[in-house]
Amino acid sequence: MAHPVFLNLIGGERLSARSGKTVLNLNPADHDDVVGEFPASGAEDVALAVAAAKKAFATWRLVPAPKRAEILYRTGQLLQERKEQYAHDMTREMGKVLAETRGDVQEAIDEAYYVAGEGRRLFGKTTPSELQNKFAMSVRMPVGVVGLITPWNFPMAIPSWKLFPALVSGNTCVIKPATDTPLSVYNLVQALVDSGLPPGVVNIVSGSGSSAGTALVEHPDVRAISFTGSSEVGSLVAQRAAATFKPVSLEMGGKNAQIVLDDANLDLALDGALWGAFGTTGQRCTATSRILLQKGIAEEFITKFVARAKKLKIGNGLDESVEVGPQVNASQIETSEKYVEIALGEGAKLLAGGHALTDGSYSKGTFFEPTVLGGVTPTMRIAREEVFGPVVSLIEFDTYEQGIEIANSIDYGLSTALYTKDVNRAFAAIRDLEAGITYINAPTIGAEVHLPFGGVKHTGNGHREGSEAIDFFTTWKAVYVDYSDKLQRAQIDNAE
Ligand code: UN1
Repeated sequence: MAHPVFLNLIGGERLSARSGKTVLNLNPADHDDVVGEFPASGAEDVALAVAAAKKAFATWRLVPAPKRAEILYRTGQLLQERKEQYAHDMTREMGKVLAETRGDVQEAIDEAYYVAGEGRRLFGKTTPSELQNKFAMSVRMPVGVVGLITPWNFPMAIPSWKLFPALVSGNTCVIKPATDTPLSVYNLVQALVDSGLPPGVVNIVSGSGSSAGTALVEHPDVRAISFTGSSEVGSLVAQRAAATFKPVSLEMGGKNAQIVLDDANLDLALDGALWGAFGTTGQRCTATSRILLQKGIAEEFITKFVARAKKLKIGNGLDESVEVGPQVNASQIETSEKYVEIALGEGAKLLAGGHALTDGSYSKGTFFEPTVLGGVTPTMRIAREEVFGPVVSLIEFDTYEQGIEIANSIDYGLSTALYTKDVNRAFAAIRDLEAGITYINAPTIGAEVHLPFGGVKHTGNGHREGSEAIDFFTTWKAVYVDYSDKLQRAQIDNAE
């Protein structure tokens, strides 16, 4: 069957890449299933999109924020109506199971309704002036044209975290979706367009990070960049953006720990660890990649965890009985394989999985077994570096203090979880875990849209999405209105 061909969206028009080049988007569970053909854009296409966004900014910034927000509200409604179709498309292009792609679309719906409310807030501050008959306030202004570079693991939710706050704030956008999952961004933007978003306010340029992404980061008319992806690429984005002093919001890697104390509800901790490590096939920046076990429960936990990991059903995410879908592409499989090899070389023990699945129905996709590594020590590479696959390390410790120390002993700091019934330890851990997110008696994955999202150390560069995204997509203007009808000199005329 002929596959659909998608074009860039620039100034309301559908355009192919100027070079004419395209890339195929394949289902990672079945490479015979071609999801679509997308433009392989370059600098010329980015330049057109930025020019269209710049033109649209002149009028979009003047649309009252509550009106901008109404478009987002309608978008939420349309996403709700189209949820099943968009989830299905997403499973085909990204691989994660339908229950999870429905969750991904739901996260975009939640974000639409949450940010729509922001249209009637966007609060600034008023403050007294030091002079008589003078009024002082601060107001939020849009930044201008913003560039958004989004990942493949949350193909609709993460684009919505960036697009919606950028739009309600009055910015216009050029978005470059991940090469593996452009369709979900097309679907999201289609819902915006069908809700009345004017042409040029959001422009899509599909293509690789090295061509389209770099051009967007370097374009002088792009005023800010919001990026989610690996720490390696994030560092390049920040360095390139520095040349034109662009603010950059980076959301990057994790090496998230779930700590299980001796007094924990063990079944609950097992459920959490299984979901945190193997949900989304381990391909979340919040995924549990280290399970830190206090000695008293370690043996029992490991036996039960390994047995359950081995039983997980792996397959095509469109099959509702499947629990773990494929990895997104062959290069991710190579990374998982490489890290299993590194771990075994360092002395870790393979307790479950460890291999790509290539036989029978798996032969057409990129599947990797849920993998459990035991006997891991905190200094091994497998305990410190992000894998972004279904590979989890088990590390044992004696005291609560050691558990916290191991959790903190890495370069990343996104999500952490502690399982305990001791409320004192829970609050101490909330204080002491070096991470942007801490869960008590819940897994490391599952952040909600109306709380700050982001991390410390190499996970981010200090910005937060979710509840704080507006801070990145607006710039402050200080306003003074002097109604004294005379020259009043600050710091001089009011001095004793
Ligand atoms: C990510 O993996 O980049 O908290 C985002 C979670 C999801 C978002 C993950 N709501 O696991």
